[in-house]
Amino acid sequence: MASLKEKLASQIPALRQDVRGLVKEHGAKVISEVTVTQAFGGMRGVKSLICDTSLVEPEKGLIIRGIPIGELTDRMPEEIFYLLCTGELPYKATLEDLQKEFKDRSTVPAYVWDVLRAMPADAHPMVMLSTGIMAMEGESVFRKKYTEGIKREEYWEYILEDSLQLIAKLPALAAGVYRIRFNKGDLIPSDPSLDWAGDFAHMLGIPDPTGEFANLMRLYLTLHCDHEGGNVSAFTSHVVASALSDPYYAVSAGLNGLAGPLHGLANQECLKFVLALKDKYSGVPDDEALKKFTWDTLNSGQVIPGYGHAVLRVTDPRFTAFHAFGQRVCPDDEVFKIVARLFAVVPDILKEQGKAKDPYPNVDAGSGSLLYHFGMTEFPYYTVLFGISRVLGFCSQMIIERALAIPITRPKSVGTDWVKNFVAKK
Ligand code: HAX
Repeated sequence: MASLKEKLASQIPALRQDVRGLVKEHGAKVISEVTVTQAFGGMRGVKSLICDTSLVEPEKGLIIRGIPIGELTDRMPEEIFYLLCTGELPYKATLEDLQKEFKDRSTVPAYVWDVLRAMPADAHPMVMLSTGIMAMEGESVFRKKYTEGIKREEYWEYILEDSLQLIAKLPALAAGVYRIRFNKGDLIPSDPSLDWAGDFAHMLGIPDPTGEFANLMRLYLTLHCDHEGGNVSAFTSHVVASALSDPYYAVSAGLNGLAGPLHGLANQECLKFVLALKDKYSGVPDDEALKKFTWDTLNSGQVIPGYGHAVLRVTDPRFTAFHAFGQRVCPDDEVFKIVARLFAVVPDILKEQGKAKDPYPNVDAGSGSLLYHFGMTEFPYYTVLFGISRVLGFCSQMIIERALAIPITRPKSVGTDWVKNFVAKK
């Protein structure tokens, strides 16, 4: 059975030929135009990036290599990484081989713990995760090989090696961030018999007599893996990697983008919103109270966290998957019930308000309530979970981009005066 590296090595020549052929034959064809609104509006909808790992369809949600995310909810994150990289789900033996590759590389260097323990007691867990990754930059095989001098065709091999190293260390690193930042006691050693997400759940140290918390981690780390190329974190990671900064730099940069409240931090904001409701009404409010609270939030100029999306125009299938998990595992949990009731009332309110193009819940609307149910109540940590998963996407995109020798990103910018003159001439 071919390893991930052997599989990629067998696919890459044809992929390169495909792309070279496309560019040679159709290089001058126009695939997108840019309006003034788009130039001033975060480039929404401008097709100017290539991403082969996944696609977000406004009416369908995330599709990974042709498979809707809703059909992948029983898969493990390791399988998803293989799928993102190769377009195929791994056979059992290939999966085991990949899991072994991760196990062999999973030890976090001791100096990382010194760095994390030296950080301010109130450092945000995302800062600690990002710093932990940056601290390991000296381990980069890509940087070492690049400095020694390698051919462009070989770049992807060392990007893959760095990616395997980094992904392998994430469970221990992120669990360590949790235990250090929230004073949970000693670090818990890895259990080599467990899968990537199961071992992560184990190292967090959250009591899990039913095994459902580990299942939630598997689901969580699968659902957040990738969201095509233009979202803030993937795009940032892509831009940094295009300068041939190694994966440690590029992944850390992507995570820094994920840490923003309009992106990955929204899951922390969502739970705050739900808990504020629970506090105010001492339990699950009725629909009238929920509507009032939602309107009051909107009228005070704030967004409803967990609702809306830059691309999606339907209920996010990742929200649906979390919702189904909650209904199965904790239907009577008060926090989960509030999330479920909000789902019933918020879309209509956002439609009535008429601003948000997408009035439906996104992935962040429900995940926090499930974590809270299992006793992970430290919501500043939630974006770290998102981040661990999203690294699978950053890395798979990077491996393919280096294999295709995608050059440094450098779009053209123009000034406001340039736009004024341009439209005046038209
Ligand atoms: N509540 C209130 N107003 C909202 C809204 C919401 N949930 N979503 C969008 N709007 C408003 C926007 O603020 C904007 O208002 P202005 O015209 O006054 O500026 C208007 O509706 C149009 O925005 P849009 O085009 O529909 O949305 P954008 O593409 O600009 O932004 C966001 C997409 C996700 C950032 C936005 O919907 C939002 O702020 N949602 C709440 C935060 C959130 O849940 N973020 C997580 C998104 C998922 C993700 O990426 N996770 O990482």
